[in-house]
Amino acid sequence: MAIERTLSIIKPDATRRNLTGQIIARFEEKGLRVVASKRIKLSQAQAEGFYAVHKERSFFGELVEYMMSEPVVVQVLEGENAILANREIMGATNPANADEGTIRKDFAVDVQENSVHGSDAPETAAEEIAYFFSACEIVG
Ligand code: DAT
Ligand code: MG
Repeated sequence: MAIERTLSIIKPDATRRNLTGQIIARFEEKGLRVVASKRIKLSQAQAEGFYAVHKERSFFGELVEYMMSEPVVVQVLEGENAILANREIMGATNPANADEGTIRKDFAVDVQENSVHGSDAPETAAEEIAYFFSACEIVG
């Protein structure tokens, strides 16, 4: 198995409800290590750029507004198969479909306010990590 890095975002619904620590604990309990972390408030340009792949979707405008609404915590998680491992810890995009014990099942408000982001593949993980962090900010 390969050691990978993935980009995580603790989203505005979760920072607003003071769930940051509980969410990070889920990553650490499952063997993922936080190797970079910062709390930031996304600009419109940052939010639009991050979710550019979804720009034709009907929910894009609302998604961008939501991501700018409160601070987020962006992190790089490192561990064995970190990309898939994090997706499993997160659960399905829509919390109504998420498995028991996942972050989204336990904390998400709805399909938009779903508490966390995680990269979905090695290529997107590399792009998303570089979107928020320079190499010297990541300490493994
Ligand atoms: P994921 O975050 O699980 O990778 P995605 O990449 O398909 O899901 O979508 C990105 C985000 O867009 C998702 O976390 C919340 C929002 N979103 C997706 N589908 C939506 C929908 N049907 N209605 C509202 N927001 C949606
Ligand atoms: Mg996605």
